[in-house]
Amino acid sequence: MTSLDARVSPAVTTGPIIGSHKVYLGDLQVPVRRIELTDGDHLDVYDTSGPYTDDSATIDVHSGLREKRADWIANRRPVGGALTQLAYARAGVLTEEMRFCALREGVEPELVREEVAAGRAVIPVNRRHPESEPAIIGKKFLVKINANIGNSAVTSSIAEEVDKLVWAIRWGADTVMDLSTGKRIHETREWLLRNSPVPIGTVPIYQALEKVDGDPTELSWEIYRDTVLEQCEQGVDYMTVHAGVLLRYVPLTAKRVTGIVSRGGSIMAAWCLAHHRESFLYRHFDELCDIFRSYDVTFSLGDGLRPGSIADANDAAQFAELRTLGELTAIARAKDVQVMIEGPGHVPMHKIVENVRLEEELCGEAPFYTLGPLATDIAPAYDHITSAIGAAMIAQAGTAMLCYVTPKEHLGLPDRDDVKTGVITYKIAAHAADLAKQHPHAQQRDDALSKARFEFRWIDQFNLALDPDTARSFHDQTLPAEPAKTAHFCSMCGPKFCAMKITQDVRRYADEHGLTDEAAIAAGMTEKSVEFAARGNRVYLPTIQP
Ligand code: IRN
Ligand code: FE2
Repeated sequence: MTSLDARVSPAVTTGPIIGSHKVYLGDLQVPVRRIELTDGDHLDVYDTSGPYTDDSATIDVHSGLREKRADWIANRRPVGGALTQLAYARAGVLTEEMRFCALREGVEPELVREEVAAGRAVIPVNRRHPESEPAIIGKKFLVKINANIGNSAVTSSIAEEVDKLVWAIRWGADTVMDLSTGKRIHETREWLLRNSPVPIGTVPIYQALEKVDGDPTELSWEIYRDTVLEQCEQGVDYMTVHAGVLLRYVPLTAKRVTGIVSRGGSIMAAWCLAHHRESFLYRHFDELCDIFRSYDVTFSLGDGLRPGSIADANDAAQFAELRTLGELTAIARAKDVQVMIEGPGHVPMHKIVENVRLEEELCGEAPFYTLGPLATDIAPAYDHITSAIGAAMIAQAGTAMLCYVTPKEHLGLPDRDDVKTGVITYKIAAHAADLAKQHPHAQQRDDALSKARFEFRWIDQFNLALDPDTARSFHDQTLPAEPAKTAHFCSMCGPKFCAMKITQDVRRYADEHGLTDEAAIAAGMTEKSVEFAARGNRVYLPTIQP
């Protein structure tokens, strides 16, 4: 391990999320977050937060996390010359990583192996990132979310980025991409990798561009290749490669409303035009596969020509690139290299499903990984919401991983609060899709929370929430007193108009009077109307907070 710079002192959030603690299951020590309920039950939920939320773990960001996978990796022999999860899956070998993912998802290990072997799922695990806890990305599994972090030339330090990583995984980011473009890119990444229990992704062309002082025309295959090797050595698990931006596609973007909005896409387009040559990424793709293969780095084939506005959705440039990504997928797979495909962007709702259909058809069902998409362009400052609408829809249609969008999208670099908002927003989109796809265990948490809500177990309702802290604080803003935590009402409807309390009264009344629910309602209504009339037919209106 490269030593980490002693001058950097990241302060990261540690300690369990309120109402839960960390438990490890089975011989592979699969982490779950156990939420303890006041009725004596508990619920284990998928957990990405690493040892940071484990009270019994000692965290020292200067020495990095324990190398959980070190033995698994060391004891492995190549099959057909390759050490990738794809090679093993195809050879019928169940790796520890596959078993780990299966336990995490609550599915059969064989399903994991089959999906990886078919290229329908990927497990991004660079052999040089032994600190990672494997996760599987594929349409048959829980929908994953990625959080982008990384400094820019303008703001933020290494310490802030490490803190953002820990913060993002605390709230449920399944992978984190380091999109640093400013100073100390190498060191920032080293800190992130050594302290990350989740797969780390990058876009190597960003660092390559720094090496040529920001002039895309000065880029070359050699500079790019060396950058990729440097990042592979550090342990980056997956990399965005915009190899589908071909010279002949660039004119297709000329009449677009928003042209090329992908950073990587615009860099490659500039290079192709300046040299009037085919992209070096495309020409050297074979060599790139050989490098990825030796580390088991997963391709995330970039959508350099994704639409950046509703007007440009599903246009010729976007789909021409997608076709090329399909061609590249076949080349990578032939070399046992894992592949996922990046997708849009900005797409109105009626054009979303077509994106998944075409991606599956053209790219051999490689896992789709989309950036939203934003379902409308008209709400800067709320683009976590505009994009979560598209994200939920595209995930239901089969997208395997969603790249989050924060409220700062199009406006600035996200801070810590934006990271949390983006992650929680995307957990909602991903989970909504898991429910719609009827993932075997997805509904357990909804049921547990609904039951707690109906039974006025407020503490359980908070603790089962994606964001227990905010749920509790909203409740406490109006009813801070301790007895309110078991009260059969909240300040929304007040004590008299709580529908759930009334339903419970109806049920009790039915029990006591030996009636069906309907008969009880009819009987109860008559009583209530008498009471209501006796109070002068006045409706009680709760005070509404502005
Ligand atoms: C995801 C899907 N489409 C794009 N993304 C993410 O956008 C990608 O994974 C990376 O985090 C970022 C790359 O942006 P550019 O370079 O394409 O703008
Ligand atoms: Fe955009």
